[in-house]
This record gives sequence, structure tokens and C-alpha cells, in this order.
Amino acid sequence: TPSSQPVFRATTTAPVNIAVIKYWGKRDTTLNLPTNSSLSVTLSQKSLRTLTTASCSPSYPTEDTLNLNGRPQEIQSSKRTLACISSLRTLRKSLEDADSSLPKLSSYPLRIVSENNFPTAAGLASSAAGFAALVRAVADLYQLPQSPRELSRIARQGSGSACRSLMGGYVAWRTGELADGTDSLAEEVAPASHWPEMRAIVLVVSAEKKDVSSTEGMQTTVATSELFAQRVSSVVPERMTAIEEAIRDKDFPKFAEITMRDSNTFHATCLDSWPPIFYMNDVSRAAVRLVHDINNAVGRTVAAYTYDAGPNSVIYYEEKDTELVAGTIKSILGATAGGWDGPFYEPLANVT
Ligand code: 2P0
Repeated sequence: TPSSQPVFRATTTAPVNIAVIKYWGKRDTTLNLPTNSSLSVTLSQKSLRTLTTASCSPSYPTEDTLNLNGRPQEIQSSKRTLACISSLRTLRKSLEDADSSLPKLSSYPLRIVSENNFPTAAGLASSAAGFAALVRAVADLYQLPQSPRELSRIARQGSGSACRSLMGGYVAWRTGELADGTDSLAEEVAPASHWPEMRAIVLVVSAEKKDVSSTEGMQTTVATSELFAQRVSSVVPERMTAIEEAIRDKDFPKFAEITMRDSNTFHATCLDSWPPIFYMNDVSRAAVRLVHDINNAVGRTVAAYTYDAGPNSVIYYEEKDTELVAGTIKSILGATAGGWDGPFYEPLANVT
């Protein structure tokens, strides 16, 4: 009977990462290969994470299924999800082929259940944590020996930024040179413990779904922005080198200026796209001004903002400046802006 059949199961969580050098642009849309390298900070899972359980059983109905935040997803129409699952299954199959005593998990239907503890598609990098958790959960279920670095190649096919969520701390996604994408991988630049004073606060300006998806937006930018070519050829490569030095030296003012400038350049290429793309709004811009005002008033750079494909701010600072930064922002924007939809998330910037 079906009930006597075994069910194999693995549960995992994956963190959100917030880029300080932004990924924006694909050179290959099928393999999700980027036009430029990017670098992110992995946020603490205490505040923002995806929780995913993957299971498989010969007793399951024949199709793989995915349930996200309580809703069944059309997995068969999601090429990216199918690509991740198929890569993982192939790796499992090769283990089974090499060792006939292993259960034939690769031949069983998969059931994946995933839940975010934060709004999906609100510019909080939900696809990054989502695909990273999916890949990690299925890899654990299949007991794959691959390293996070190798799994990042698979997660990248789900969502580019997901490859950076398989590691903690400071993570670079190297653009790679090969046409097949095998060298387009994430790698840890420094562990979280290297700079434990780093903090981030997320200001949820709006938890609404964004108008233009990242995938669509970046295609428009690549095809139409005149500023974009310069960003890819010289601006980002120089900033990648500089921010890696800033992280190595724990030089917050340098880290902060590069972070803010790269957010601004990314949003400038969005505005320079045709038709233009807007992700930041008036509340986002008020937070930008406030961060510059705080830095000027203090007389040193204590805070850095960054914005993804949505209006929410992520502000980095060091633990010693918590009152100056998080305290001021909460009291000023929390009291006056009236635009805040949701709670302030206060994740530690690093995974512990
Ligand atoms: C990033 N973003 O580096 C940049 C900054 C948004 C702005 O990665 O098409 O959801 O799935 O590869 O990864 C959002 O893009 O795009 C993103 P796809 P993804 O975090």
C-alpha cells in the first residue's frame, strides 16, 4: 500500500542577501549569466529567511510539486525551477549509478514546501533566499557532496542573486568568462566573523509587489541604456576591487561610499532605460537625504543606504553607531514620513 512506502525528507533555511555592488544585466538569459560581477552581504536569518522542506517518495503522485507561502505554484511553467531540479536530480542519479545500494530518490516525485517570513517580491530579495533554500533542501535530501560554491552554479539558474545566498558573510558572484557558465559562481570574500560589527536595518517602505520585475527591468536596461555600457566595462570592475579592499581593511567609510554610489549608479541606469524604470519613491529619497544629513552632522560616514528593485531601504552601519543611525532614522522617519507600511526589520548584517 502507498502508506507503507518510505518518505525521504530534508528541511533547511536560507538567508537573504543584499548587494552592495549590484547585479543588473544578463549576457545569457537562459543560463542566467550576468554582465558584471556583484557583491553582497548576507543578512541574519533571525529576521529574514526562507524555510524549505523537500521530500520525495515512491508513494507521491507522479508530478513534482512546489508550494510557496501556502499556495501551490505552477512548477511546470517555471523553467528556472525545472532547471534547478533537473540539475540536482542528475547529480543524485550519478550517485545512484555509482552505488546500487542507494535508494533511487532521483526517480521519485519531489514535494517542495517553502515559506518566507517577509513579503515576497517587495524588493527584499525573496527570490534569492527562495532558490537558495530550494537548492540546499533538495541537495540535502539527495545527500549530494557538492560544496556551496558548486551548488551556487545551480541556484544561479533559478535566480541570479540566489547564488550569493548559499554562503554567509561577504559574498562575490564572479561574472565568469565561459559561455556555458560553469565559472559563473559565488565565493565567500570574507566570513561574517571577519567584520562582526556590521549591522543592517531594513526600512520597509512598501510591501507591495513591484511593477517591473528584475528580470524584465534588467533586459530593458541592457537593451536601451547608454549609461549601462560604462557601468559594465569600467565602473563595476573598479568598485569590486575597491570594496573588497574596504571589506579586508574593515574600512566602513570606504565601504559605505562605494555602496551608496553603486546603488545610485544602478538606479541611474534604470532611469536611463527606455522607457525609464523607477524603483525608488519619495520615501526612499527622504531616507537617502537623511543618511547624508546624519553623515554630515556626525562628521564621518556612519551609515550607507542601498536600494534594490523596489523602494525599500537597507542601511548598513557599525554596531557602535546604532543609536546615531538606527535611532535617528527610526525617530525621524518613523515619526514623520507616514509612508512606512510595515515593521522595521532589524537583522544583524551577518549570518551567525
Ligand atoms: C542584486 N538585484 O544584485 C540586484 C540589485 C536587484 C537589484 O539581483 O532575473 O531576482 O532572477 O536573475 O536575481 C534581482 O534580480 O534576477 C537582483 P533574476 P534577480 O541583488
